[in-house]
Order: sequence, then C-alpha cells, then structure tokens
Amino acid sequence: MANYGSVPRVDFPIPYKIIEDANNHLIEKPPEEHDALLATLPVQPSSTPYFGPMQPFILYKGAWMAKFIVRGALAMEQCFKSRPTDLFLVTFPKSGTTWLKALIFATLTRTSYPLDQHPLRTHNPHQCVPVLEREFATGRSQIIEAISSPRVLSSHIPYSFLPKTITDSDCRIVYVWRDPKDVLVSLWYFTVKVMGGADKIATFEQFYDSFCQGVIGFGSIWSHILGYWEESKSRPEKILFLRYENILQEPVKHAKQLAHFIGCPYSEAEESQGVVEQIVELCSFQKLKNLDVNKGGILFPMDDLNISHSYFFRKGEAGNWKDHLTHEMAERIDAITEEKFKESELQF
Ligand code: PAP
Repeated sequence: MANYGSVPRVDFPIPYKIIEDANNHLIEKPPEEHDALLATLPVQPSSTPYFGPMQPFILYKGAWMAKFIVRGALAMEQCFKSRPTDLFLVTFPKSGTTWLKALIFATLTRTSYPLDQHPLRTHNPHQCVPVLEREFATGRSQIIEAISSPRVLSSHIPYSFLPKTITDSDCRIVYVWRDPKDVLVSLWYFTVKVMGGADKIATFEQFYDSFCQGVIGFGSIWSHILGYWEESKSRPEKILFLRYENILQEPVKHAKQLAHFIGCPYSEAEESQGVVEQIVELCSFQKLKNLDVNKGGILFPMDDLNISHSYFFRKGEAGNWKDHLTHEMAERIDAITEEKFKESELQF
C-alpha cells in the first residue's frame, strides 16, 4: 500500500476510502469566501413548491441551482487544478451517472484487479468516483488533490459553470444524457426516497412543472444537454457525448468506444477473451443492484443526508416514464425537447 503524507493509499485510489482512512483529517469547513456573492444572487420565491433541503434555489448564470452547487462551482473556479490525465464524467442527475461511473472505473482498473475481486463488488460506484462540486462545496477539496493520476471525477454542473482549468486543458469529458421524461421520473423517485415519503414534499404534478421550467436545482436539463452537445460538436476529442438509451441497446459497442476515448482501448487479446463483455456484465444494472454493498449502506455518512446506496438502482430501463406520465405530460416535455433542440442538429 502506497503512502500519501499521513493518508494511507490503496494502489488504485478509491476516493471515499481515502476519506474514511483519513479519519476526517482532510475535511475543512465549507468555503466562505463567496458568501457575499452568493448573497446577491436572486432567490426562488418562498411560494415555490418544496422538494427538499437543497431549496431555496438561486439564479446563477441563468440557471436555478442549489446553493451548495454554486458554492462548489465557485470554489472549483478558484482552486481546482486539472491534470491532463483527468477524466470527467458529467451528467444531469439521473441520466446514467452511477452506471457510467462503474463502466469508466472498471475499464480503467481492469488490469489493477482480477474482475472477480474488483472493488466495484464491494464499493458503490459513487464511492469510487467523487463529485467535484460536492467536495469543493463541503470543504473536502483536498481529497480531490490526494487522488493519484489518472483521476476519474464527476460533476453535474452546466458547461458554462466549468472552470477554465477543465475547459481549456487536455483533460477529457464523458457526457451522458437521457430522455428527459425518464430523468424526471427517476429524479422524483429518488427525491421521495431521500425525503422519506411523497407526503413530505410537493406533489408529483408540481415537481413535473418545476422540471419543465428548469427549477429543480441543477438548471434546465435542456440547456445542460445542449451546453455539452455544442462543445462536443466542435471538440469531439475533448467531449464524448453519449446517450443512456443507446448504451442500453448496445453496451459492448459503447464500452469499447468509451475505452478508446479514455485512452485504454481493449486489445485484440482482451476482446477475444471476452473482457469487454465481462466489464459490461460487472457494471450491468442487475449485477450492481444485487450486490450486497448496493442493497444498503449510506453513501455520504458525513453529510447527514441518509442517501442509501440502493437509491441509485430502481428500474434501469428506457421508457419507464410511460407508467407515470399522462399522455399530455409526455407531449409537453417532448414539445419542449423538440423546440430546444431544433437549432442544434441533436436528434431526440
Ligand atoms: P445520479 O445522477 O444521482 O448519480 P443516476 O445514476 O444518473 O443518479 O441515476 C439513477 C438511474 O440510473 C436510475 O434510473 P431509474 O430511476 O429510471 O431506474 C437507476 O435505476 C439507473 N441505473 C443505475 N445503475 C444502472 C446500470 N448499471 N445500468 C442502467 N441503469 C442504471
């Protein structure tokens, strides 16, 4: 086991293991230097439906965001230093983050561990790939520094929030998007679980309305997707733009594409030995959902949020919205998608 200062290290970093091992040594208090700026930003009216402690949202760069995300983005702008080998997974929440964290992490570490003893069998994918803005917002940015290269980091922030150290450097971004209707339904069920019941928050219809208006804590899903899409068109070597439903349909093809993009393509020998299929299987919904580690356990015990590992595994399919949205609700979202995407060449 390598040693990083006083922090014990595993050979390939599992970031949240670093936190546990560090025994909170790397935890500072949340940054305060942007409090004055944050206090000047427009705040969502108190009459807005309530969906959880991330509210009230604030308006930053045209997006209604949870305050801690803006705090994290500002701290990243100020302090984060990317490395050329960094790899970022960016998603609008509930677009396939957990799955792609697993796929990227398993792909990169496939020679570090025998697949039958891979850390994904004993760690939730979110323990393997930290969320940048979360760590910066909560004073744990040193954990990001402590990870050895190549780092895999994730984010939910819009492209316009990314610091220049990410946008103007050689590091690469994998962006995944998903049918907004399935994102909405997935986000609703997740919110209900985190809040301890649908009776604790506003109604599904209100949640739906807020989602359509982009007032859900991460800005508008359509602007989020388009921000990364436009950039990926001009810099495909920088941003790999993937769609959840396409990966579901052809996981092996996308796993190969992903491996190539992140700089560790499968060799002919690996392909003939079926390694790609084994990675896809290890990261599949059924496999991950049924692992003991993902049936329980709290993801961020230090945050008092009580997010169980199991909350990230619900249906894992395309089109589950059909069981939850009326025809009119679905049509309204599709009309927004069509309208927003019409100038962009992005096919829905
Ligand atoms: P996050 O952005 O908060 O991390 P994220 O992982 O994107 O969440 O979303 C969870 C969704 O991905 C769930 O979708 P559902 O509610 O429609 O079912 C979850 O089931 C799905 N999911 C998790 N793991 C996988 C996987 N291995 N393959 C396919 N879908 C998955």
